[in-house]
Amino acid sequence: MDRREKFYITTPIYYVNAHPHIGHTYTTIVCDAIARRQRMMGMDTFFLTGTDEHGQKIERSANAAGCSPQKFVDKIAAEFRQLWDRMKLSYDDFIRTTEPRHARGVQALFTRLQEKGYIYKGSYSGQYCVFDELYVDAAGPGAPCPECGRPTETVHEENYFFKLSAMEDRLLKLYNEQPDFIRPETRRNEVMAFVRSGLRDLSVSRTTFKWGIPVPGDPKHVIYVWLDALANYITAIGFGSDDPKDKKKFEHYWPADVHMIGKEIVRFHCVYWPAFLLAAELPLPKSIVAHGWLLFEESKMSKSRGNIVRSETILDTLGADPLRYFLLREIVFGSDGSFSFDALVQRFNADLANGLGNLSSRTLSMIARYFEGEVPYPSKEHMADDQAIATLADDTIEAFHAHFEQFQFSRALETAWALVSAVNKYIVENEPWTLAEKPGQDARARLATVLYTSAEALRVVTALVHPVIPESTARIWQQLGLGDIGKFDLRQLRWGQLPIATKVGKVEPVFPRADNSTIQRMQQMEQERSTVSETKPATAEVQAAGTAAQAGQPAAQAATGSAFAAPADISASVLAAAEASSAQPTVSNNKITIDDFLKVELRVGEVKVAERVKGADKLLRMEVDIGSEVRQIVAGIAKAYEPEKLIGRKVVIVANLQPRKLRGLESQGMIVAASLGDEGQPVLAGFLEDVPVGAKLK
Ligand code: ME8
Repeated sequence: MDRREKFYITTPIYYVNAHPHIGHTYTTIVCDAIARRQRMMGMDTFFLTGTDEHGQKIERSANAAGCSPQKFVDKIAAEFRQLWDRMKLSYDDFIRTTEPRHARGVQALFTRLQEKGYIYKGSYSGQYCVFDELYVDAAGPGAPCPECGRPTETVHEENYFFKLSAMEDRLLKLYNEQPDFIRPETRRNEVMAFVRSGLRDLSVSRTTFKWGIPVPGDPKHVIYVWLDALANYITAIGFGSDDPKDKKKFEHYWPADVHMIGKEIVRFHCVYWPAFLLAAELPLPKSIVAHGWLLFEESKMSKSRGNIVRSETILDTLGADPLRYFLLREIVFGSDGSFSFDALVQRFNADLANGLGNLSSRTLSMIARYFEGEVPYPSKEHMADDQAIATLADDTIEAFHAHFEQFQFSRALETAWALVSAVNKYIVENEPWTLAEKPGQDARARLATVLYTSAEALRVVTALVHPVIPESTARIWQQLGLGDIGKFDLRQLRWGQLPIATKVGKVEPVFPRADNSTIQRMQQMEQERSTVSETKPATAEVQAAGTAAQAGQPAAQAATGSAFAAPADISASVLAAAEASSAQPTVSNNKITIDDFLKVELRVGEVKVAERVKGADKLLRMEVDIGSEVRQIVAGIAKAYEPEKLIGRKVVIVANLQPRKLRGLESQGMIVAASLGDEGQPVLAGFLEDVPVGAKLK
């Protein structure tokens, strides 16, 4: 085993009921940048990521998709892994909770908790949110989940319980004694308030579905998916294995130094996880660090809101480094931050193409042109501005490290780019191109100093930001003639180490400028992707059902009442179906309560504008007056209705659906229609009597 100091960092393991999007990429990139920097600082680093594949949500998703859970999870887990590989993320292991090594470890943990007296059998009667896989205590039937707002389901089950209530004092002591256990401070305060308000014992097994890890000795029960999932952090490094090599590995890497998570899963990580570990008498992670959400079009990017951006679109156009840079520079770590293609391209051009790219290409090409490609001797006589750059560079090294250590990536990068700007300004002010034209030794010596100073500053910045933009900095390092940046020891970085007479490599642009056409291309790629899935009737149907279900309507009824209908096409609709099914409210004997129905706001609307959507032969865009406002509604009824004939027609609108995008157009509600025959031909709902616009249906 490595004798160096170790550093162990983890991402959450991602659910496989949705394709990866840049929200998942964000967390994984942050961890990758931290892991790369730790390796450059000489640490024996272990970076873990993976997928969370059990639980009722996944089982339902697989059922909805008409395939076995295993086949279903294999497909999506592979997508995550392929994406991380394509982005060259430097993870050391990718754990899947369906692997035998994980099941073995989870069962070992469960047995240990039993042996220590923290597990007992009881029965749970209450609410459960399948989407968040969360028990919602002290709530009535159909109550919304406090996390996601979806209706909870009533569960009556015999369960194993974990004595969470016994852990209150020990948890509070932990938060008090280790202030860095939960970061940032705001999350720590929330968690402390939650624990102080009292903890109830936690059900840690389920009997009403099968897709999970059986409780040892009682296989009727499967282990609660969060106990299963959280344990990945130890099973991946050997917990539960009898192999001495695994045991050693576990002893070496555990406890984790950082569990990086999004803020919505703080409770599971900061309350349940340490409680399980304390009860099992295992060491606790050193720090749980929660970041904010990536927003797109002003709400949290997530599949269920239909507002995701795929990483692939950015990889296909700009590449991985610009995305990495943008996410770490633009988002103040810990807070929510918005993603937009415009902002991405703007940052790319300003900081990468014009900033670092320009510094690199002009410095290196002038060394090539004026000094036959060899880093020149700086003159002994420094001018004040040369010294200022040297001092700034040393200060930048210190500040960059300090900010990075505190997870202030944006400030760290801001500091590095202040040096880039200062050096670019220094070059402009010293006009090396004019010095090169001037005769005499003095001008030549000055030229050498200016280019040495610029190249050395370039080296410093390149080394510092390598963990953030690894591919492009590796190329700049090569062009500087310094070989493999992966071998550089970042702890040694100081001003003045660039060896004189280093032969620079072939100078090539690293960040070619992007323009408006890049933005358009990215937007088009995302629209095409959403059209592929969303104009396919099967997908549209289940997605409509999904959003309706969120509003309290059963998915099945919402789907048949929607304008979208068609038989399931597994490959296209797998995930949409998954989403819809995981959001189903309580339905016993196919009946819903009046309260469920009343959650759906149905209103009479009048179509004011109707037109075809370019490039989508099934879609119409309408503007519908619903009394209080005019809504834009996009519906798949173009094959059945001529747009002109709809104008002035009274229709029924589901008015309280989450808006969603179809072909880049926001649909602010759904139009109600019968769905006829195998083709699902839509027939709009209407009235024989005249009804006022805005009237409510109930
Ligand atoms: O919660 N902004 O999995 P998950 C920022 N399986 N980060 C985002 C994001 C967004 N819009 N969307 C997703 C689970 N993420 C559980 C975890 S761990 C033992 C089990 C990132 O697929 C962020 O890290 O819902 C968030 O916490 C995680 O993906 C949730 O992934």
